[in-house]
Amino acid sequence: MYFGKEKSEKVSERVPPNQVVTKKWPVLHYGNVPYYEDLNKWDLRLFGHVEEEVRLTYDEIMDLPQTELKNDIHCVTGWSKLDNRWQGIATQEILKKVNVLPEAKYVIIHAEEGWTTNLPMEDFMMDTSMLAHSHDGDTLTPEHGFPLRAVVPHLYFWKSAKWVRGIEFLTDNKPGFWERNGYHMVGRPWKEERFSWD
Ligand SMILES: Nc1nc2c(c(=O)[nH]1)N[C@H]1C(S)=C(S)[C@@H](COP(=O)(O)O)O[C@H]1N2
Ligand SMILES: [Mo]
Repeated sequence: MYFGKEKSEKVSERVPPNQVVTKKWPVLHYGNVPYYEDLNKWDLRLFGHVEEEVRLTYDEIMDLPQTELKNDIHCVTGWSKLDNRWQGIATQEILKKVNVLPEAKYVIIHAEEGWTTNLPMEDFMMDTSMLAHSHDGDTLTPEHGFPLRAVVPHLYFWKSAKWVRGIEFLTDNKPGFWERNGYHMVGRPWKEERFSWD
């Protein structure tokens, strides 16, 4: 007899290999948490292989079409957190604000303090990828990425940069912070792409 939900909704089938589900939401990053006093000084720079560089203010970002996405997140250190609801802007909406040249195939997300992460353009552009300002209906706390963080749930969560300040478009792949330290250039949890030698 089968008492569970639909087979595809069984928790065990939502958790990639060698991950453990956590109910709490850990805070994990390298470096310092930025605290913003004045969001008028904040902007998001879209640059690199583009026709013309663009800077979006916080208000311009918040005026873009809003979306809510539900997903599971998987940190490479082994925890997964299921059923997150994020509110924010689809990366596809952000991309409408800039003319990216067709040769651009990779993205580097730039965060505060020079922290970076790289990913293929097609992963950044997926319709499940977003820039979030809220989680489960609450504005992100400084620790979790206020005012804006990337959420790219189909890749290990280190690609989901907190405190995003820029998106750089590249023709050639270039490693970000953890990637320079041996982490994977793509990082798909279901393939366990943790390190560059995996
Ligand atoms: N700017 C920045 N973003 C970052 C990191 C970081 O060190 N700096 N760490 C990443 C890692 S390894 C993880 S698991 C998630 C953790 O997000 P959380 O603290 O909201 O759980 O943020 C990612 N984004
Ligand atoms: Mo992580």
